[in-house]
Amino acid sequence: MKTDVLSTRQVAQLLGVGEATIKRWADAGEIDCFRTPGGHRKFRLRDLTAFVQVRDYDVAGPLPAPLPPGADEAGEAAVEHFESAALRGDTAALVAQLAAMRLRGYELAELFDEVAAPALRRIGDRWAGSTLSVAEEHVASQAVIDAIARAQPLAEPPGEPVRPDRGVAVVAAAGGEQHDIAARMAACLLRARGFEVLAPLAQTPARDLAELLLRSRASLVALCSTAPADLRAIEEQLHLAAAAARQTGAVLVVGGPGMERASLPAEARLLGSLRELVAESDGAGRRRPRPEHNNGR
Ligand code: B12
Repeated sequence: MKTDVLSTRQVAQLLGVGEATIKRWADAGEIDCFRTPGGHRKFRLRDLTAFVQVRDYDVAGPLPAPLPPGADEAGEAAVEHFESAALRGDTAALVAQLAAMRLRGYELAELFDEVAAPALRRIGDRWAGSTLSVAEEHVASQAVIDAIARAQPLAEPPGEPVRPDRGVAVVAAAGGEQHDIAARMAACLLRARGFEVLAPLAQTPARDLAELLLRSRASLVALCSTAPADLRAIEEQLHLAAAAARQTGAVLVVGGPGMERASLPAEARLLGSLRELVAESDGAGRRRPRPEHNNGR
């Protein structure tokens, strides 16, 4: 499923109604759509989420009503559903699940925190317990990486297209580790909040990262650590990043299990979730004024 543009059939499936109903709503202007040269209706995901919010529409798709997970069985089912799609390498199923849950009103950050990350943790536990091979774990993590890329439109607030006017956000995994999925999730969410995201991700030398912050005049820096390979390397990276952030006036946020063990510079804010990142990012960055319309031509 291509995520940003949906067919009538896909929209009908996601909303749990018949195709004829969708066509009627589209023709009445209730859901925005456009037509292909062949005359087929196509729907942008953001128009669909706007429709769901405005109409307070109760989506009745094929998935069980999920979240908050952990506590209840429905949440657990959502995590298991995600885990098994990842293990099948089924990116389309992962994106479809995120889209269906997003249309029920969950924020993408919440889905990353409460569905995708727990599913990956379960996969990691099964790998550590030798019930999954390295190859199976690689298939799953690659499917999740692909799904994050395709889920970009799901991160965007409904309505207006996002204007990249908040300045540059730099997102990386700290200290030589290879785990970069949290950083990819953070990049996706920040892009949707109007940041121009530079994401060198994993294994960026500390000095190179600091230089990038200075050169790009970053307004936000997010550093992640899923499992610290080397605490000293993380701390060095944090130290240099904090010095660069001081110069550019950037907000420095860090998160992930590894960061909880590192000694942090005073300016670094340790956040516990991607939902917190979204909230924190709203106060960061500079809004550039809209360009004036040139009516004199
Ligand atoms: C996928 C995976 C890999 C992939 C990574 C692919 C990739 N491109 O990232 C590969 C195969 C490369 C890999 C390699 C290794 N892995 Co690995 N891996 C995992 C696995 C299954 C998932 C990791 C993941 O992406 N989790 C999902 C992310 C989103 O979770 P998260 O980082 O916690 O992030 C959430 C929050 O913490 C928070 N957050 C995180 N960062 C930030 C930052 C900010 C700013 C904010 C606001 C929030 C925030 O938000 C996120 C969403 O809620 C985990 C299992 C697990 N428990 O996580 C093992 C795991 C992390 N790996 C492990 C190990 C041992 C390894 C290897 C050492 C294996 C080896 N012998 O080679 C290497 C490490 C190499 C290295 N130097 O880094 C162990 C680590 C044990 C430990 N605690 O030290 C784990 C826990 C598996 C296990 N159960 O034993 N791994």
